[in-house]
Amino acid sequence: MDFEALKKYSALHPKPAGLTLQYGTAGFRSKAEQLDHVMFRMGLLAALRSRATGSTIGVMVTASHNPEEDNGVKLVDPLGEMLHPSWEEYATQLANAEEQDLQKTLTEICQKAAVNQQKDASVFIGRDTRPSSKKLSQAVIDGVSVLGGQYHDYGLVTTPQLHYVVCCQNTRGQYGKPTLEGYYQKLSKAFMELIKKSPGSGEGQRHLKIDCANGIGALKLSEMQPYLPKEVLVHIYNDGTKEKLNHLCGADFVKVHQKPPKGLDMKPNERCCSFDGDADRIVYYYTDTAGHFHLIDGDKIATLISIFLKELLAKVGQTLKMAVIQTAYANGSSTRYLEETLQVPVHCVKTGVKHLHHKAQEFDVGVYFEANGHGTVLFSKAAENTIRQLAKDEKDDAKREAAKVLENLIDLINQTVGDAISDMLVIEAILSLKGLTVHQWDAFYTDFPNRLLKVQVADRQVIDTTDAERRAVTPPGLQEKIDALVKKYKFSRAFVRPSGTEDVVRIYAEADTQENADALAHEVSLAVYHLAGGRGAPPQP
Ligand code: G16
Repeated sequence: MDFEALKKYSALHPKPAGLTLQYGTAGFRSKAEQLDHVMFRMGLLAALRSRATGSTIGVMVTASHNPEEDNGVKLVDPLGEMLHPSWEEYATQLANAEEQDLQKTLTEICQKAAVNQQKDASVFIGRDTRPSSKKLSQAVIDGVSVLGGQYHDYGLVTTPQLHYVVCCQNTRGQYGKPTLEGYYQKLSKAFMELIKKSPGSGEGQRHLKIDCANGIGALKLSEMQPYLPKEVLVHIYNDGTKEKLNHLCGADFVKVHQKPPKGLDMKPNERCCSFDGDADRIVYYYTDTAGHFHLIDGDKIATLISIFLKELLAKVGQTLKMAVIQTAYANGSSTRYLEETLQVPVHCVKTGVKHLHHKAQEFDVGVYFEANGHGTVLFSKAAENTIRQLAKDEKDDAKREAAKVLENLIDLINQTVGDAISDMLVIEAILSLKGLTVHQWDAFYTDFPNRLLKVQVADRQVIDTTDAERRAVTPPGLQEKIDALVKKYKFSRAFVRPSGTEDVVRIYAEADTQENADALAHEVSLAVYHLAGGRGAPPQP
């Protein structure tokens, strides 16, 4: 390691003395102006991780659903997964080391993680459309370069596209070509094969209105449009030319507020969807003829995909183990429907796709979705091989056809991480193949009324949770208070947890009516405010 060069470059990306940042749900996230040194150091870390794994590592500059002023970084491991938890600790040490300790910290990480410094290092870099992202990605490049690593700057890409190209590179093309063109070609080919078989194929166009959160999704979707069949017309709204990223729009806004985004004109029963700021989440929605808004969130997306997969797996006659992975935010009605009606096992894990992804890997077919619309499907290597074999060799026509549909689904799904573009195409293909309207899809089950709230506290780390975040361990008395409040309402539950992406505590409540869910969420937010050191004025109903 050239320590002189390191010192010189690090001085160009100085750490504000005393500033400490936590590695959150999906990496570091903060106000953009606090992140230059973090980006430089994540460039250093990515180079070390690349040497330790002998693979290409990805660094995505994005703060996804957060306001435009924020930024952040997501690190991508060799097969496109999120950074391994064992390295999150190194990332935190490196991000928070004071300037004079940087060299020592790097040396310690190299020792602990047995990094062979003679090896080549390769890093793929991408960024979202935030005004701060270009400069911050240059800081990442400086970090990689000063340690002698090679980099490829993909520039503006969605987060899932970066995950995809990293996986393609490290599987030596087995997963696809590590280019955006390769991504568009692979997905559009699989999509076309799928919809060819739909009953209404050739009978006019399918329209879908997409709110792109004024973010990168708009750019990349427009780029992909020429690859998509003419029967599918996607209409892009909130493309970032007029309004601010995520402002009153995007998947997070629609999910939290349970109302349509600004800037999208909805006609009754029209299928619409929203991406988030880096296009790794998607939610669907529509208004009915009476003007009521209906949200179709990640839980219902997981249900639609599970129904379809279950039918296909039954047709191919394979006993592949399938499960759905959710978090505490999953609507109780969805869990009940999946377990009791569909008879699919459901597992609950902590918030964060890294946790869901990890759990999903235990099954032949693991469907994972957070209620906020972040999710995908994983197929084990063995399951994938079996399906591809059947699609090629199976003598029974019905079985072979079902296997072919599964094979195309495998190619359409971005198995590296949740991907709004890929998920949207999967959903559109399933709706088309099953001849389902958005209304029929919504009618699978009725969500229990629910409410999501945020409360600001002086230090959100005072809240510690257990049982997949469903119970608070600290501060003392908080869980007892929540238990007492929950008892006041029928069919109710509630939990609180510190966000890992925003400086807030999140509150979730469900109850028999919307009024009761709202009242319960409000009462719990007051309990958090009083027992966990609330900041500013107490929450108002
Ligand atoms: C990230 C994570 C998601 C998580 C979300 C909210 O999403 O990737 O898994 O659900 O943050 O996390 P928290 O409740 O801890 O703030 P994104 O789309 O913002 O990257």
